[in-house]
Amino acid sequence: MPLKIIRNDITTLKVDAIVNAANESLLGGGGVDGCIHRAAGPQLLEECRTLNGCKTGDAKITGAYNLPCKYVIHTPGPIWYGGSHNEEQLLKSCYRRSMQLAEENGCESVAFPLISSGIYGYPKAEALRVAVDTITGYLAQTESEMMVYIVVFDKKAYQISGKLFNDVAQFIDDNYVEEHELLYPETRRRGLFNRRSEDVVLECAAAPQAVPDDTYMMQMFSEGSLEDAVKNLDESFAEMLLRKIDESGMTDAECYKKANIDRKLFSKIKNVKGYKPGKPTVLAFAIALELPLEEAKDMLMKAGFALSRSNLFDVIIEFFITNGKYNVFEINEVLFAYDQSLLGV
Ligand code: AR6
Repeated sequence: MPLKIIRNDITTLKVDAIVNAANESLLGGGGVDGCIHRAAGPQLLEECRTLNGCKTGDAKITGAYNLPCKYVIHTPGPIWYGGSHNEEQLLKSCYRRSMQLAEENGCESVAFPLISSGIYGYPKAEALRVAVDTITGYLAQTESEMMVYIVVFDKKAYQISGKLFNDVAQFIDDNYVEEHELLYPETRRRGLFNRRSEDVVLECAAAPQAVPDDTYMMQMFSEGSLEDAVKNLDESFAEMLLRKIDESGMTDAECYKKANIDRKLFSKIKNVKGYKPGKPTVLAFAIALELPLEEAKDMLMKAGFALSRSNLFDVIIEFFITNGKYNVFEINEVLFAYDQSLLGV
């Protein structure tokens, strides 16, 4: 059921359904509509002719012909007239109706372009926000385990904007320390690098203590048998995760959905002893559980990871945690804009 933002040409995706940002006639046009009709071949237009058009905010489904997917869901988005002409409600309705149609037709995966954000002029950052909010809202209330992709085609057109992005950029500027600075901090004194603050470098030097240190392990072994040492091992990542879910009052499903993790991966973590999830998965849970920074670091450590100021991904995550912003999908938008791995799957 998770949501993933990807950069691709939607006509190449091997998913069950792709969504077409159409117009009310459903008889083709420019933009993604033109690409889809060209790639599907003339039979798509023939089928579309039988549908008698479609209202803005509604959706209709057809076969996919020469496309690698099974279905095309056509939805005419609203034309942007400045935002006070019900554009947002209509755009939300496009996503909801398309999701419904995909679900009714048994689709397990569906890919959306950013509807209305091209020829119809909806500002891209807002169009993305509406897409993410509406799709995640839909996924949270359905039993279906659909995998949903938002396909962002044109990276140049996807401008980082708005207060959130400015705040993230500022935080990165203040805290991100590139590797070479850590290795050669003295070069900064010679003015070769202009990033700031000695204390950041000191914090970084202290950061990689993710793994229990050797002295601690030596003590454990010298004070008792190996058996005792094994018995005394700390709570594992999976144990901590399940405990935190219980403490949060969420159900397992509420938590993995909020973390953008699918049920299969969650049950692997829960049931396969010693299973090691990746760092974005661990962080997705830490965020879904709204853990403060120290606890998030503790959870990471249990899975063998750490947060470092010399890793851009980590700095972005730290920004969100320290600012108490725990929306995985909002974080993913920012990670996506910075070309970083996304949280969850
Ligand atoms: N794959 C993924 N996304 C794409 C692709 C592609 N191959 N091509 C474009 N996009 P638009 P609209 C992105 O203009 O704003 C048509 O004439 C593009 O960068 O296709 O809803 C229809 O017939 C943009 O972000 O659709 C309507 O008349 C997004 O898809 C009108 O355009 C949507 O841009 C609909 O306008």
